[in-house]
Amino acid sequence: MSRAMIRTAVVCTALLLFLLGHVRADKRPAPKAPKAQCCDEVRSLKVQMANLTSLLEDLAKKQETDLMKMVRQVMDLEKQNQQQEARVTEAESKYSEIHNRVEIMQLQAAQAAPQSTSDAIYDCASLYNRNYRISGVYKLPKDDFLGTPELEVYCDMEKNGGGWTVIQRRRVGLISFDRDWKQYKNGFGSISGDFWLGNEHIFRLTRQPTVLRIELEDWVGKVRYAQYGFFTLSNELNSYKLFIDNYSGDAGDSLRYHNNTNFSTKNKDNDKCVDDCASLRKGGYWYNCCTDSNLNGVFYRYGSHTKNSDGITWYGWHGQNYSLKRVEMKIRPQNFTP
Ligand SMILES: *[C@@H]1O[C@H](CO)[C@@H](O)[C@H](O)[C@H]1NC(C)=O
Ligand SMILES: *[C@@H]1O[C@H](CO)[C@@H](O)[C@H](O)[C@H]1NC(C)=O
Ligand SMILES: *[C@@H]1O[C@H](CO)[C@@H](O)[C@H](O)[C@H]1NC(C)=O
Ligand SMILES: *[C@@H]1O[C@H](CO)[C@@H](O)[C@H](O)[C@H]1NC(C)=O
Ligand SMILES: *[C@@H]1O[C@H](CO)[C@@H](O)[C@H](O)[C@H]1NC(C)=O
Ligand SMILES: [Ca+2]
Repeated sequence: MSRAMIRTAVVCTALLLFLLGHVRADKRPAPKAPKAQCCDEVRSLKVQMANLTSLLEDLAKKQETDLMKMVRQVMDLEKQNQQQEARVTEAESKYSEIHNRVEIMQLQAAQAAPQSTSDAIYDCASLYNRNYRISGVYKLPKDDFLGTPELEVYCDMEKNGGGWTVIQRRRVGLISFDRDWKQYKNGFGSISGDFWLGNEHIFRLTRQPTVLRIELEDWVGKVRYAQYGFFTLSNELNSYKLFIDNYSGDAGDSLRYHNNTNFSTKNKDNDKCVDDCASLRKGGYWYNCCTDSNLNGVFYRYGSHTKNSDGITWYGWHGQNYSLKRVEMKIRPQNFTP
């Protein structure tokens, strides 16, 4: 649009200068030309000007319709893109289902051949058992046998007996958790800061019986926890549905309400609610409806931490509108012995 306008302006200015120059040039060498001749010339120039102006208007109109055509084409392309992306997502989830079946078969095969599993490094607990006792970032090796990629994890090797693989953390508050399905699937954020490890990784890590421990801190420095003796996710085809059992702790059982629900993100409303909780609460989570807990909500700093219902909430401790200062979710195999 602006380019067409500039071009029009330039052409217009050039024409005006040309015409003005024409009038002056005619006038100067013959200053005593008869008045009638002069006026005729001016009149004819005026007509020409009018003609040129209408020409320019036509040109502008044509350019405008060209632009409209282009906009329409771009919109069509975008639509095609979206359709393609939907197809890719569908193909991906089909692929991951097939992949899962193969993996489960491989896992069963691996369990039948104990020498290959006892050596394997699955998680932070395996590292702990190999005498890694310092908390920090570790790389879980790629496993050709299971077809799992190399994965960077944060291992808590010191607190609550160690051997914990951290799957989520909120502490700094700079990274947005208002992300889409793909980002929640693959993980996002910074492994030593705030992050979501990724539903696909959490799903893999919880195929062996797993314990989940949620640690919470409020804005006066008090700390509480909720532990689930059993925690697992189903695969992507089943929307990473949550299963928890055997609560213990002092923070309250505020995940129970979301037991047996699919994961939802702002672009996939899988909740059991008329509302779209992931959009309303600004984070992906296993929403039943939008209450009780959301550990992936907005990080509100001190002062605004009690005024919003879309914060990092755990109803059982501070109610619906209190946004916590720090959260950590970590997992460990049930059979782990420190
Ligand atoms: C405008 O100019 C074109 C080409 O010089 C001419 O054919 C046409 O008759 C003119 N129209 C008017 C209204 O002067
Ligand atoms: C919950 O704990 C009970 C008692 O220890 C145990 O029998 C049960 O298997 C546990 N549930 C799960 C799903 O692990
Ligand atoms: C949960 O996900 C599964 C498969 O992705 C789907 O069949 C089911 O309808 C979903 N449940 C809800 C409540 O959205
Ligand atoms: C979650 O649902 C399962 C059934 O799918 C049930 O066995 C389990 O006890 C439930 N957990 C809690 C904490 O209610
Ligand atoms: C929580 O905040 C919402 C607005 O975000 C408000 O409507 C509601 O009354 C508040 N609830 C409590 C218990 O303070
Ligand atoms: Ca809904």
